[in-house]
Amino acid sequence: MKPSLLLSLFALTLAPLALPAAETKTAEKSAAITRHPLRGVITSVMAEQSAFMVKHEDIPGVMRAMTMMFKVDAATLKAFKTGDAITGLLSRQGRDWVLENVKPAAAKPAK
Ligand SMILES: [Cu+2]
Repeated sequence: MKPSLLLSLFALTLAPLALPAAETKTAEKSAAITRHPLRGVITSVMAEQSAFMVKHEDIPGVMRAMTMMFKVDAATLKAFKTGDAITGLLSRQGRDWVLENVKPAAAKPAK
């Protein structure tokens, strides 16, 4: 897919967030959320916290490579295990770092 088309799709996806209703807490919260693509490996599945410990690569403009905890939804929690390479979208939501749209990633070619 061409980058320009991808950008358009991205803008369309985000458009509903920009609609009025910004008076409610929820809308305010979602409008403030920015998501960034992440690639990493799950180093630990933390079922009690509904979270993964992920060793992630550098995320330009957001944070350097590190191992940290991300909240995930119940379905995601069940679908992955320690050692899985993943991609996802990270965001800061309140006090939590959240990982969404988690998918298996192809292993990185050895250097
Ligand atoms: Cu981090």
